[in-house]
Amino acid sequence: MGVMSTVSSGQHTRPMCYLLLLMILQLGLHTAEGVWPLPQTLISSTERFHLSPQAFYFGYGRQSAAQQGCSVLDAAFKRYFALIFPDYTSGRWNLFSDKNEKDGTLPFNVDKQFTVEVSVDHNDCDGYPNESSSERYNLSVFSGRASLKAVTVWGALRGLESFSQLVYQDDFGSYFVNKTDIKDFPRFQFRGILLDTSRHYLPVQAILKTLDAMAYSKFNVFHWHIVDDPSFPYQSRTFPDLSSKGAFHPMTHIYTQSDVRRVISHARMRGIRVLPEFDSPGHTKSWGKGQPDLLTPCYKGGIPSGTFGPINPALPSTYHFMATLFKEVSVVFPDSYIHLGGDEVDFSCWKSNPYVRAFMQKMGFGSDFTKLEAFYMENIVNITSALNKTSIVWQDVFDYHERVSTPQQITHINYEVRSTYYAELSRMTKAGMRVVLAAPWYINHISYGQDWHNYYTVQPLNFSGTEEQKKLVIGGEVCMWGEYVDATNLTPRLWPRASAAAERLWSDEKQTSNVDMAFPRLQDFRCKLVRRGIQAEPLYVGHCKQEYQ
Ligand code: CP6
Repeated sequence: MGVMSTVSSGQHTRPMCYLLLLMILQLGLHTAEGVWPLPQTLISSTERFHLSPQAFYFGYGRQSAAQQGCSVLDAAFKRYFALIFPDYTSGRWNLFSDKNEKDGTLPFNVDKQFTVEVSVDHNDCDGYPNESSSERYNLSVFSGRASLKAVTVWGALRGLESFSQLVYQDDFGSYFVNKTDIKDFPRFQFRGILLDTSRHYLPVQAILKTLDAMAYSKFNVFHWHIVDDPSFPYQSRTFPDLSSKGAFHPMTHIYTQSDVRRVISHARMRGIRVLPEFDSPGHTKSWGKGQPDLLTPCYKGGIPSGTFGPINPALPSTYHFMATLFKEVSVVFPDSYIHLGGDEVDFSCWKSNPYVRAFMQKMGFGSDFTKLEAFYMENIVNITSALNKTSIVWQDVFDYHERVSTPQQITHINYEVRSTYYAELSRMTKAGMRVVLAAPWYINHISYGQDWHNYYTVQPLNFSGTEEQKKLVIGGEVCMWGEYVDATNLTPRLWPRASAAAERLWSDEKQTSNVDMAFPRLQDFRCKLVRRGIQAEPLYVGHCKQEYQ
């Protein structure tokens, strides 16, 4: 009162304006705008339908190629039921319904049925999602019924996610969904998250939880940077010493074959591909512990210094080992892509080694060590092509030697070029390379303030080039490098900031170009993540309607 009375009459309308704005925002949040990332087209009405968990069903359409028994969709129906009705599933529902019955104020016919009818064109229930899987879906919500149509089961999963985000509760805990019509498809085919399980071991549970959260933001590639310098947690069937000697702990800090199968299966059920990275020839210190003679001995004053550098590219045994390892990896990981790394190779150890230098002379490389790295990578690329896999390499490989790069291969644009990535995109697509953009999304970096703006405002196609060049940008990836991240801080560091990148990679750029418009939607989505048990950090000051943590 004291404050109001001191305000001049001209300003009296201000609080009213704020109130209206707030009301509009709140209305907005309770309608179909609550889908993150934003669908390509979405028409919604204020007409709302009550949903009762006792009378809510998922079913297969009569024309659907997949029917009951389809592993992916049967399991998704179970998961999404629990996500749509969290109070019902947690037992909290009894509190609401008891109260309503006692008061005699039950305003809805609880038995009115609602069915989500799912139809897909292809029965791909037993397969894996791949680079050309359609994720398109159409979702229409009517009275008593929703129709979800997709080409593949992977598209149906995206539609179920959108449907689950459309459902909301009123202040009394009743569930509603508004009349809505969505036609949706992703802007980019490759929308990835990189986790680094070498700098810190991430328990399988932490990976599975990340896959859950990825599906909520419609990410579709889990790039598993599984091994690196500090540790080798992958338990190889062919070379068990790699993890028994190279992991942080030989029993507790490893991924067994069955762990890997669990991760791949959990990902598949969510329409997520698992892209393994076995980074070499650099970043391989941990490999040396279990595989003698693999790494290059470094020399000092003409004698071996006792330290080791990158993988030794001068020995035939190296290529035999790599071929055997990749043969295993290509069977264990069903995806058609394998990431070969190739980044940040330190040449000083190769330079110090007289045998490596002699090899350079023999091969006619002179003293150009980029030629040696190119030679090594070319061999590894050939090994993986012989296994019918598409290779992905970090951009260093392209930089060192364009001749290593074949158009079948995909280049990953990394952080070193974060300020110049438009130029890099232009240059690489001009050479006919397909590219995945990672440079602007190194989310392991943190800073004070709303840094999600930086991830949101990236314009992946805003480089100079032809339409053909732009088609070569197959997508992007959020990287969570693990130097300062383990299972204690992974989730809040990833979410909801990675979701900002998810909208950039899924949605239409023109409809999602304004951070102020996105802010309340992302705040709302973050609350949904928290509600679903994902400890996503807050974006800024505020509160969630339902805060159960
Ligand atoms: N590990 C590997 C890393 C990084 C890269 N490769 C990295 C480089 C710079 C930053 C963050 C991570 N930790 N194998 C580069 C692709 Cl800022």
